[in-house]
Amino acid sequence: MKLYYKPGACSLASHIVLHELAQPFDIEKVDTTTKRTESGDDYLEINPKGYVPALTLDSNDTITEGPAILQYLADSNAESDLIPAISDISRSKVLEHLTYVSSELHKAFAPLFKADTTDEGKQAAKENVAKKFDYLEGLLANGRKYLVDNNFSIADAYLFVVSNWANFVGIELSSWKNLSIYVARIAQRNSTQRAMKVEGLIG
Ligand SMILES: N[C@@H](CCC(=O)N[C@@H](CS)C(=O)NCC(=O)O)C(=O)O
Repeated sequence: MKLYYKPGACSLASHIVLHELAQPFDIEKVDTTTKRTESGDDYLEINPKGYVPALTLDSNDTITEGPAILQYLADSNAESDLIPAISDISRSKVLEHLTYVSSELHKAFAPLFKADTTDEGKQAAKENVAKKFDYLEGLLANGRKYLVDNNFSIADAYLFVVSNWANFVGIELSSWKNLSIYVARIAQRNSTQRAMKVEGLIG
């Protein structure tokens, strides 16, 4: 299987999870501006939506949308314990957090990465991100190491990636103590270190 990614983008969550699995995989960088892959393929033929991530399986099927890719990887590698079984309430909690990161936190960051966002728009986006961070700070206040059952899940991989964007858009993550400790913890996982190294984000 092959993951299409952009360094540091939300595709990093899928990349981290791939490194959690005992499965061979390839990756290919995408220029989301020109819509070309590193080897020169037309990315729109792989994912007509034009954004990363996309995961092409050995069967040639392609899955898009980060949360769907994360669930596929976790479910098809159940021994990796990255998502609880169907009908386990903990699975619903993992999906609850995954959805929050996708539809609330990720979305809140979006204006901060757009070239045409005004200064006022950026300020409003930062305030919106801060509200989401406040919620997460409260959630982590009970000292939990991971979002659900003190067990690393696909929701942690995604929350790590999106929270870490704070460091690139002028939001002081250390203002949220519990969240910054949580982000630092996940940054230290082997899978995270390996994925970030391959993407050229750390030395
Ligand atoms: N709904 C999509 C959003 C993916 C997304 O926002 N991808 C961004 C990087 S984090 C991207 O590729 N942006 C470039 C573009 O849209 O041209 C998902 O969850 O996978």
